[in-house]
This record gives sequence, structure tokens and C-alpha cells, in this order.
Amino acid sequence: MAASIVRVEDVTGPLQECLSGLGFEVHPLKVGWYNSVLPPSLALSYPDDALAVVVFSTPSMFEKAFLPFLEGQGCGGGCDPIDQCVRQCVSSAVSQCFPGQRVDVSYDYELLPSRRPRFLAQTAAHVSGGAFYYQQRDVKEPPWTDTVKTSVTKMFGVCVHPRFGGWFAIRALLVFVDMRGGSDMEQPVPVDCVPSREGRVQLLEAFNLHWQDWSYRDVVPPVQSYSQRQRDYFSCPPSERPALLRSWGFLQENEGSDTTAETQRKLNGHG
Ligand code: B12
Repeated sequence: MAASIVRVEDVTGPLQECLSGLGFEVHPLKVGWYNSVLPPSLALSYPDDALAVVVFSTPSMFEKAFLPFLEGQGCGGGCDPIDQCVRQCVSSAVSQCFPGQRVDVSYDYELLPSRRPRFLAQTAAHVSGGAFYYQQRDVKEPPWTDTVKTSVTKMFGVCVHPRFGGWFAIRALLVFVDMRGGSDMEQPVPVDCVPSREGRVQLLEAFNLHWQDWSYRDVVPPVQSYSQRQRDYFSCPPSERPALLRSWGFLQENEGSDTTAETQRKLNGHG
């Protein structure tokens, strides 16, 4: 099929219609925006103007999509229930909105045979303008120098959403293989919600040194955060989540109790 130039709203509009009621957000980008900040080894093999969309889950996804997903068909063993739910929502939106179109979907938890992630979720979020990705390089004179080795300790970066702070997750990247973004697509600049050096130092320290207390998520006052039930779920070690869901009456006795190594790897608990 020959590639065609599309209007970006013709892609984001239908997707939003399917996914926003389930607590997801969609942010369009051109693959070239993503590739331009990465080394060739991490670049995606599509033309620069290929249209892509990055999908976020917002705090309401848990109540709007996940709990109904469990109630509906339940979830078979073998795979993380949140990942299964996201996969089902995204793939049914894609097949409903774009029947017959080639859409390559990558999920945040998928790895390539090289063990690298299939896409760098935070980079995609930043270049789409959906969330600012704060990295060590965004801190002038980073204070994390190891005095013994005089090298800078690697601090992982973190994305901040202008409305939800850290109370969101980056779930999937959709590449519309035969669609090209046109000149109506200008690369948006993400909102810099943590402009000061001091704020960025605090943010990166919270994310790297005590991410379990979730304080990094409140770096800006969020319009909505995770419900108590959602906090209980994500605070629970992944291996104990099936039992928690069973105690809430969502899983049958035989569901979600697969404890193979593969399941454990997937149950890595990115919330
Ligand atoms: C592997 C992984 C981990 C590993 C390693 C962490 C890491 N960051 O590498 C471990 C298991 C430790 C981990 C832990 C956690 N993780 Co994690 N993790 C991932 C995963 C799967 C891949 C990250 C990765 O390997 N990146 C590769 C490195 C090399 O990329 P990089 O550092 O960004 O470097 C690139 C950029 O700098 C880019 N670049 C260069 N120049 C420029 C310029 C610009 C402008 C830009 C934009 C980019 C750019 O080039 C570099 C590559 O060459 C992502 C999901 C995904 N698919 O991306 C989630 C992810 C990063 N994790 C996430 C979370 C929330 C966590 C936890 C809090 C766990 C939890 N339960 O919630 C903890 C935090 C602990 C911690 N201290 O980091 C979230 C972060 C959300 C956010 N707001 O940013 C993600 C995005 C998952 C998600 N679904 O949302 N994680």
C-alpha cells in the first residue's frame, strides 16, 4: 500500500473517542522527532514523517478500564493483568478505528531479543509534547558526584505530566506504517512544570532514591491521582496482586496464579 499524508486529527480523533472514556490519553508524533534524539542503534526503522501515537494511562484508567476488564472476561493466568487490560483496550481501539490499516503497536514492557525495550517510552512522551522528560542532563552542575570515584552516579530520568504530575504511565507506541504526518504537525514543546534546578534535583532524587514513597508523583499538584484502591494494588508486590484481586472478588480461584519465571518477569509492576 502506498503511504498517504493524513490529517493528524483524523487519527487522534477516533482513537481519543475510543480510549479517553477508558482513562487513556493519546499524543501524536512523527517518528523522526523520536529518532532525532536517539543513537541509530535505538532508532525505529520507519520514515521520519511516519505518523505515530504514544498512549498514556491516566489515574482513572484503573476504575474505567481495569476493574471492568476484570469483571468482564476476567484474566487468564500467565500475564500481568494490567498489561493484558491495556493490550486489550489498545488493540480493540486500533482494529475498530483503523480496520485494514497497518499499525505496529509496541507496549512499554516488551523487550527486543537484545533485551532492550521495544521503544523508549519517556523519550516518546517528551518528543510528543505529552510530558516533560527530566534527565540528569537537565540539571546544571548535577550534585550526584561520587566523591571517591569522582564520577557522576547515573540517575534515571522521569517524565512529569502537566496535569497529573507523576500519576500516569506511558503504555504503548502505535506506528501507522502507511500514514505520513503532514505540515499541519509541528513538534510541540512539552510543558516544563519543574523549571528550577532545585526542583529538578528533588524530583530526580525522589524518583531514584525513594520512588516507593511516590513523592515524585506529587512534584506538581495533580488534578487527579490514584484512588486508594489503585494505590493498594500498585503498592502490593506483583506476585501478591492476584491474591489481592481475589480478595476483592475479581479473580476466580484458578486465575492469575501462574508463577513461572516468565510471569514473574512480566509482573514487574510498572504502575
Ligand atoms: C528498564 C526499566 C526500568 C529498570 C531500569 C530503569 C531505567 N530507567 O533504565 C528498573 C527496573 C530499575 C525500573 C524501575 C522503575 N521504573 Co521503569 N522502566 C524501564 C523501561 C522498561 C525501560 C527504560 C530503559 O531501559 N531505558 C533505556 C535508557 C538508556 O533510556 P534513557 O535513560 O532515557 O536514555 C535515552 C535518552 O536519554 C535519549 N536521549 C538522548 N538525548 C535526549 C534528548 C531528549 C530531549 C530526549 C527526550 C531524549 C534524549 O537517549 C538515551 C538512549 O541513548 C521503561 C518503559 C520503556 N519501555 O521505556 C520503564 C519506565 C521508565 N519505568 C517507570 C517507572 C514508574 C519505574 C518505577 C517507579 C517502578 C514502578 N513500579 O512504578 C521504578 C523507578 C526506580 C528507579 N529508581 O528508576 C516509568 C516511568 C514513568 C515516568 N513518569 O517517567 C516507565 C516509563 C514505565 C511506564 N510504563 O510508564 N525501570
